[in-house]
Amino acid sequence: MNQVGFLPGADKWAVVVGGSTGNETVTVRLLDARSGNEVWRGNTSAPATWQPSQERARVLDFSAFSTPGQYRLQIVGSPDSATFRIADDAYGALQDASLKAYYFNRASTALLPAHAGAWARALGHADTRVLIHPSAAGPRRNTGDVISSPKGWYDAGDYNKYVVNSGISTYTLMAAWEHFPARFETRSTQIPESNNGLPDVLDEALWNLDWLLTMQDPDDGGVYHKLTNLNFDGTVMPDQARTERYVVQKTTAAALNFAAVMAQGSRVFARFEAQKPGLSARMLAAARSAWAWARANPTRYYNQPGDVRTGEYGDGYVGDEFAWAAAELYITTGDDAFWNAVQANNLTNSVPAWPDVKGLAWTSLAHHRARLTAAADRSLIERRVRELADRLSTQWQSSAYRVAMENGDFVWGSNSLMLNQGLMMVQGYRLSGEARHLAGAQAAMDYALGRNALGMSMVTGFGTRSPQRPHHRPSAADGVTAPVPGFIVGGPHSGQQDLSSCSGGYPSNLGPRSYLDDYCSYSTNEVAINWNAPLVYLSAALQALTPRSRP
Ligand code: G3I
Ligand code: 9MR
Repeated sequence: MNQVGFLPGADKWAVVVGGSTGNETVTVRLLDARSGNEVWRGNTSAPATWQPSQERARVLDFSAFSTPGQYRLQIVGSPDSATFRIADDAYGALQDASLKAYYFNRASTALLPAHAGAWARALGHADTRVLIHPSAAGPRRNTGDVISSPKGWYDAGDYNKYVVNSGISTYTLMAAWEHFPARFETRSTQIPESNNGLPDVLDEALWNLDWLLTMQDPDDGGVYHKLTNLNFDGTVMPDQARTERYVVQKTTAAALNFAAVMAQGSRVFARFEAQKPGLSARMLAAARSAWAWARANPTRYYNQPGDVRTGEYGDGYVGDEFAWAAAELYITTGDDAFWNAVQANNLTNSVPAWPDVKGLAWTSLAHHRARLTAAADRSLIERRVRELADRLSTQWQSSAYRVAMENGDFVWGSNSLMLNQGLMMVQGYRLSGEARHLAGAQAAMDYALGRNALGMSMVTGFGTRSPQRPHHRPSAADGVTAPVPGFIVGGPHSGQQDLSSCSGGYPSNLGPRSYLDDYCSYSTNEVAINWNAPLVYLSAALQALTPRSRP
């Protein structure tokens, strides 16, 4: 059961697992949480097996009930469900907290109690003295030269900063702003910049964009792949992690991620010329020079140097990155040459993830379709968005759990794959108005918040049962019992790559149940900037798009 709740007009589903092995349906009572009075009752479907978890599931659709309040579900012979809300602002706090998580992961700054509360901490990783790694030397910078590269977000539970992964993350935050500005215009997440005339979501994006700008080599336009230690830090607070840091290797993927978000940032910040004079133009120039570098160096794939052992974010195919950067440059500049570059590889659509970004290209093109030049093929753009949303909706509607997730989807970071399925169904809904696409996005949110095979919310600080021991160095080292709030963990995944550090082992080898709420489990219980971004996006989208009441 989604342990947080629903907007009144939303689709509302619950899953009942286990129970009788017969084929009968089950009666479920909806109770007012305070009085215990029954306010509605209904029957589940007959059971069906959900292949990924091997559970027999009966589903209950109680969408028809839409009165605001606090409720729980009851079945004879079972403990009641968690208490959840039906409310107009069901995801307001979640939107704010999932965005605030980025503030909590900022490098190069102290977090003050006024903004960070119990999770205040000292400055770590100033990154004003970063070395050029041998792999990053040239044309003018030499091995061992010092550059300044402050700000940005820590990638995840580790303290390194990776351009590729910060690309999709920053994009998704700015897309949430571009698509649903009213959801951000007046909200405050109590960050240091909250009163500077920019919406907090853009202040947060800018914390990373400012860092990204320092990752471009001014001598050739190339972009370093990452800023990192040679080895992962120990489990200590940022100010205690003081090993030497390096920029490593320029790559095509880094240059294209950089070009894409700088082109997007250029149009987003154009509206804020008064607050940030010159920023929009500077971003566009940076995007163009990174693009030119990538065109001249189209196959510089990341190749981890022997002395570097941190995250790789390696990707041996960058056709999708070329298309995405071209799409953002095309939208921002209106230059038809970029439209031709979008189409260069007969681009299909897919659920976005850090190594596969073609879905971001279609998402941006669809959103801006009214302002594209005549060169653009609008019907192709619509078709690409709709065919993916149709496929995902068919998946959730035919699933025994009523979610789009299938066997192969329980990868490292499965929760973000699921949220990005929701994000792509939102794009389908925005184009077609088909209610099933919005319901599919709601199902993804439900899964993240507890309607899953673990029976727990996957977001720290939200829901009755949520991760307590994420693989997040500050959460583990800060001496505060509660983890830093607002982070979605990676989620169940049968790879168990950390088995040697998780002595107790995993409870199951099945994808949806292979999860440990333990610091040891970086394959299932880490947090990451690319995983949180679709949570921010979906929270805002569901708030903005859910009809106020049921027809
Ligand atoms: O590329 C293959 C693909 O060809 C194959 O079909 C597929 C089948 O599983 O696997 C693909 O490779 C996967 C790769 O991600 C790309 O999706 C690997 O199996 C998988 O292990 C790998 O996981 C990545 C993990 O790092 C290990 O490299 C995660 O996506 C990525 O989110 C995670 O990122 C780490 C950073 O390195 C360091 N910072 C923390 C962050 C989060 O855990
Ligand atoms: O903390 C690291 C995490 O961010 C990565 O996702 C993960 C996989 O690359 O590695 C973690 O670091 C572990 C390292 O790989 C092996 N020794 C234990 C580290 C966790 O404390």
